[in-house]
Amino acid sequence: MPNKIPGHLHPITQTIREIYAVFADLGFEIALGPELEYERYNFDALNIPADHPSRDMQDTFWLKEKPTDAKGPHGEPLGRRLLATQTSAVQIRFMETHQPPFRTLVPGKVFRNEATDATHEAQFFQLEGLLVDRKVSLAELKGVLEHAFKKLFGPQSDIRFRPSFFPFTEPSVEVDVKWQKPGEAEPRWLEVLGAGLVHPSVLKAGGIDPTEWQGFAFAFGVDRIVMLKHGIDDIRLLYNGDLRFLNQF
Ligand code: YSA
Repeated sequence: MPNKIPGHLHPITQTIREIYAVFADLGFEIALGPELEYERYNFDALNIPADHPSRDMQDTFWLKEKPTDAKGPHGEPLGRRLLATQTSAVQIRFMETHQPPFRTLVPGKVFRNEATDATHEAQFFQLEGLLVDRKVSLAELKGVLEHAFKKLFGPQSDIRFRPSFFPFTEPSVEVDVKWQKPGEAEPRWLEVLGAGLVHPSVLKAGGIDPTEWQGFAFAFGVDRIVMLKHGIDDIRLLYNGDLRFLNQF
């Protein structure tokens, strides 16, 4: 029997497009980066030097190869290659090739060498936003994110901002959304996004004068947004290719 069910976009792609529509209205334009990334963009230029404990925040798949002697546009050594652990790597690539002010949105598949469970995969999607302008505040970042979450989850969406730490932002925050996990009596918080004001050292590494320009940046964990939107209780369902699951979207 031929399969009569028409093809459709994967729920992750649908959600990336939905988030993009929210930010397109705010003037953000799409940029892309590679999945195979250099140490400089993924770590060093983001204020995460080699041997710094903050590298442990993201367990990394390194390529087994001799160090490359590849150089950036201004002769900076790009270092070893790895599977990108975060879309934040594209921040520096974008800054190196664009003059501020700008607003960009970067969808990407990222990889971490970690055990999987219901909310963690070793491969997942992020959607990064970066805005650089002359005067940028944490209040503005909060306003933009609140607007986005209202658009995505409706006006009654239950979210909270928590102080956090990323080496490439100061101050840093994380956003949680109230999650009623199917089968559980009480709702719990699910972390869905990291964000902050771009650290001056990061602007400098991207060739932007931090005395003139400021920025905010954020990254949605797209898979978790999909889970919340559709009441999915296990992230691994998004990747096992089961058509009985996928054909519901
Ligand atoms: C922070 C500041 C910025 O200026 C810009 C971006 C960021 C985010 C930072 N680059 C980062 O990757 N933070 S994170 O490790 O906490 O991941 C961001 C989001 O990705 C998390 O909130 C979560 O929703 C999702 N995530 C993280 N590990 C995951 C995962 N989703 C599925 N599986 C995993 N293993």
